[in-house]
Amino acid sequence: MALQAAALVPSAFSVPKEGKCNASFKDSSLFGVSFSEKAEFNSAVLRSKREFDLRTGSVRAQTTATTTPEVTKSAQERKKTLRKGSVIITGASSGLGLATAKSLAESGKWHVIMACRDFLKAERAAKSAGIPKENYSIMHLDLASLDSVRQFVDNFRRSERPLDVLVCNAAVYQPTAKEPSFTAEGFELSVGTNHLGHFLLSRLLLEDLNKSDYPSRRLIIVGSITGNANTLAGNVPPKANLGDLRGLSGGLNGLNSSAMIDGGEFDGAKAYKDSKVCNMLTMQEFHKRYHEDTGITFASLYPGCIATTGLFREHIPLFRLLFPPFQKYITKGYVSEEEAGKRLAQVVSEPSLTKSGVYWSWNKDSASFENQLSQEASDAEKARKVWEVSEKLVGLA
Ligand code: NDP
Ligand code: PMR
Repeated sequence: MALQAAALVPSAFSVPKEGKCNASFKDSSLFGVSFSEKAEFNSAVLRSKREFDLRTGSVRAQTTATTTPEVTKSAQERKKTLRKGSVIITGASSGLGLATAKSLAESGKWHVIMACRDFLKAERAAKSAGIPKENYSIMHLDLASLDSVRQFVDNFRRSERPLDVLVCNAAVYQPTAKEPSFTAEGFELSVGTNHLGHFLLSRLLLEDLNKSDYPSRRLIIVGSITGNANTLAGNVPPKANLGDLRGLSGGLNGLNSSAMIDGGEFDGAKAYKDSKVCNMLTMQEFHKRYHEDTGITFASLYPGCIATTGLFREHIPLFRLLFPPFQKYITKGYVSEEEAGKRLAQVVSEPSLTKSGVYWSWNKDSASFENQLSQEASDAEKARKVWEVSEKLVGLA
């Protein structure tokens, strides 16, 4: 199996096929290697008329088998490319989401709907990033509340903008939390926000994407290397592992079920990585269920290690100080927010990146390539189960 790390990891590290790692990680530890506890790191390291069945969520393609004359076809295509694309980006108030919004808005070809939980923060961020004001709008979305997700979808529909691309980008990471915290519906916060909130949002907005007449419609869910155990980074403890989904099936409420997907003890870093595995599995299940009938592109990506973003806001100060140079000079996996934003913008708009069911990464020359997901993150049966359990949890089944 091709290892992600082969392209992204510096020559200083050699990655064994089965990354073997045994290190303890407490909140007092740095880079997964604890100072206070013994750590052993054993890894040198058809598009015509379509009907959408809302109840089952299935799309029925009603395509008449007629061939459109070439001339008419290209005239239609030309017409389609005239208008600006309309893209929703969740969590566009900082980091990757903001940089992507800026890159797309500055191209003049996109109107970006910044879907953010803190309206004022998003407005300030957009202004200070210099995003042209005619090319963005802000709409309230709190992914940690399913009511808010539904309200956002209603508000968006009322705006009467088309939806051409949806980017599920927002995330929370709680590496130092000793106890779980919960979403409005009582799901553990990281999986509740990063996965379940996005799951409901994307399921509801699929209908809107399907109505769009834009030449290339896409649903992008941001993944990560740290959820992929076929990489060095994915082998830094605690490793992602969804187990048999017993915690997820129990509702992740920490009361009558575990707050962790696999039913284990709460671990904030693992919960984040598990949520990223769910993101990557969800993208594949969308592809399997809807790509052929709708023509929508479903994709995920690892944009590189953007070590300076707000994602690490809850980490200990020493980590925040040393993580960027560690990634820059040691792993060489570092990318700036600007570069990462350009990468995600490519997945939104590049005509060459229309392939569906793909997990994109970039090599050291910043060229995109189709990467391989770990065994768990590409497990079709698990993808189906995560989908089915998630639709029950968010009230779609
Ligand atoms: P940031 O913390 O900078 O951005 C996360 C965004 O998510 C913020 O805008 C935040 O809003 C928003 N958000 C958090 N909770 C909610 C919520 N309940 N409702 C709505 N929005 C919410 O982190 P990054 O830019 O680094 O992360 C963006 C994506 O990139 C994530 O999916 C992450 O997993 C992924 N990623 C990041 C990597 C990195 O190295 N940084 C590497 C690989 C993937 P607010 O501003 O209000 O806090
Ligand atoms: Mg990791 C090539 C090696 C590589 C890469 C690309 C990353 C990316 N990391 C690598 C290696 C290592 N990291 C090694 C060898 C260690 C142990 C010393 C290490 C540790 C480490 C920690 C403690 N790395 C981390 C953390 C975090 O808290 C970050 C995390 O897991 O957030 C969930 C993180 C990350 N390393 C990355 C990336 C991209 C992250 C962060 C973000 C993410 O997946 O979203």
